Amino acid sequence: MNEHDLSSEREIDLDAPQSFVGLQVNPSRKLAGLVGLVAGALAVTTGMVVAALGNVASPIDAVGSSFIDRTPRWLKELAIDWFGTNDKTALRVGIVIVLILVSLISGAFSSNRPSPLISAIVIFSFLGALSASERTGSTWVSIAAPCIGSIVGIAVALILLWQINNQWLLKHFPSESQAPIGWDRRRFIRTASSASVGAVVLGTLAQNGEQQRVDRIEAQIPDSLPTAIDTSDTYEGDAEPGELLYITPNADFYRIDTALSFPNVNLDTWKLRIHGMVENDIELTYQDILDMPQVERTITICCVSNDVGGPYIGNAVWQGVFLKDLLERAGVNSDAEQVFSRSLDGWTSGFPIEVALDGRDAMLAIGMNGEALPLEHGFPARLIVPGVYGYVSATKWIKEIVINKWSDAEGYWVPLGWSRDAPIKTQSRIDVPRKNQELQPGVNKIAGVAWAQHTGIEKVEVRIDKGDWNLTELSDDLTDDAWRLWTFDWNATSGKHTIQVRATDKSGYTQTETVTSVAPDGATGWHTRKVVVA
Ligand SMILES: Nc1nc2c(c(=O)[nH]1)N[C@H]1C(S)=C(S)[C@@H](COP(=O)(O)O)O[C@H]1N2
Ligand SMILES: [Mo]
Repeated sequence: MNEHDLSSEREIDLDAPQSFVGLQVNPSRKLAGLVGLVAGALAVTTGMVVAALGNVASPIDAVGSSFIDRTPRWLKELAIDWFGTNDKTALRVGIVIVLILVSLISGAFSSNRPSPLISAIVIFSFLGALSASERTGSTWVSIAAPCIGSIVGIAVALILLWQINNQWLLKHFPSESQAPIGWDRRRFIRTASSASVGAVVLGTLAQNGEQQRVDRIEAQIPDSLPTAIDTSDTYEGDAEPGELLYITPNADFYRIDTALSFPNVNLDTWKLRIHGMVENDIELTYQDILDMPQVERTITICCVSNDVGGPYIGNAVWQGVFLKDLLERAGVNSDAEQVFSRSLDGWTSGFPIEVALDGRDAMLAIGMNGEALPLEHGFPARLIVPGVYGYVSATKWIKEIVINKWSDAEGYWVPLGWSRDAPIKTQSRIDVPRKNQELQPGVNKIAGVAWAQHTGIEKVEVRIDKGDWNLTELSDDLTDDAWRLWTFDWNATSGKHTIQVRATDKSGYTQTETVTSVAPDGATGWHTRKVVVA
């Protein structure tokens, strides 16, 4: 943009007294846009610092969470498709981009009167406060944070706008002594840069505050758990080709949840409450759970958003207590229908009561692969239910279990278009050869995993270039609740090939070739991988 363009953007308020117009250097919209940006940044970072001081989620995360709460099925699918487990970062970046655009544009329209920018700040802080007010775990600070942010933002906006153009002030408050007419470039730059530095400092402080909050939660995670007295068989297979692992290490375990920031966990006050259609309400402290005889089970959990061949599945050794033992203590009414549970951050899930009582190893887990449950995976405690998808069962950061009827409550994702009943679909995946792995002619190992939790895997077959199906070799049949590894020796010839896999579970069902998307209750189809042999 050259000088000429700039001058054409200048607006002269014809209502204003001529003498002012004469003296005034009319501000460009660009300058006012910059004011919007600085004021907006200060408003947001002030809100973040207040939230951090109050030990609550930042206004941005509150807005983000409220957005997630309204995510329709197609949008969730799209987000996971595009961003995978980076969907949280993508959402935050999206919010920041919107804020930047709104600040810039409303600022640009405020060169002659401050109302567009001020309205934008008021509207967005109101959105922040509204979002905070609907979030579980919010306190009055959550609502005050965006409000205080907006006051600071508006103050800075007025000062800066006045510095670039005091005409509107003079118009509304005419006074001969009104200090300098037109704009003082140096003074503006000084104020604007101090405000920008302020925003950066506040943003950093807020970030540190959030990190300290997470550190304080994690400091409560015990270094070790009591030894389990009832353990499952451990896998003793050889190292598999392509470093395929039977147990997924905690650090590599997929993480899927709606929590933009971890809920506050305070072990001193945390209790798991079991109530609803039961004889006795139960309240368990973390110590109460530690004091119960510990069991360990190897269970594979899977996300409904896992596409055919996708990564949102993991197998871990979970430690804790059986859910059926807890429910037995509580005494479930015979007409109960649903095991509904709620997390510290208000997320909910529900699955049929039969699933909890049919003898399967549904657990209240406090440990994962020999460690106390990591915060990302639900510290202090979560549910792990073999045979149903995570979204209807695997509540992390759990705070209560309510035994009720289907008509009493719906789990989080159900009103958003996902099925109420969500048994795991029998599936298999090719892991080796890895994507883009170079293959030589001759015998190559093909390998992967297959799962049908609580039904069990009977056989896994592969075929090359749509030829005959070949039986693969399976890892030991340790439990029906976890995946099995499969391997196949493939005598490969040079050229391009297509590998396909399908599993048959112990009910006799063989995976359908029909491809369906993950919504509303899990994907179907055969995993297919194209490879090139040198
Ligand atoms: N509190 C809470 N628990 C939750 C969720 C959530 O959003 N919030 N997501 C569920 C879903 S959809 C899945 S697939 C599993 C994933 O567990 P993981 O992150 O430990 O792998 O957690 C479940 N538990
Ligand atoms: Mo999920």
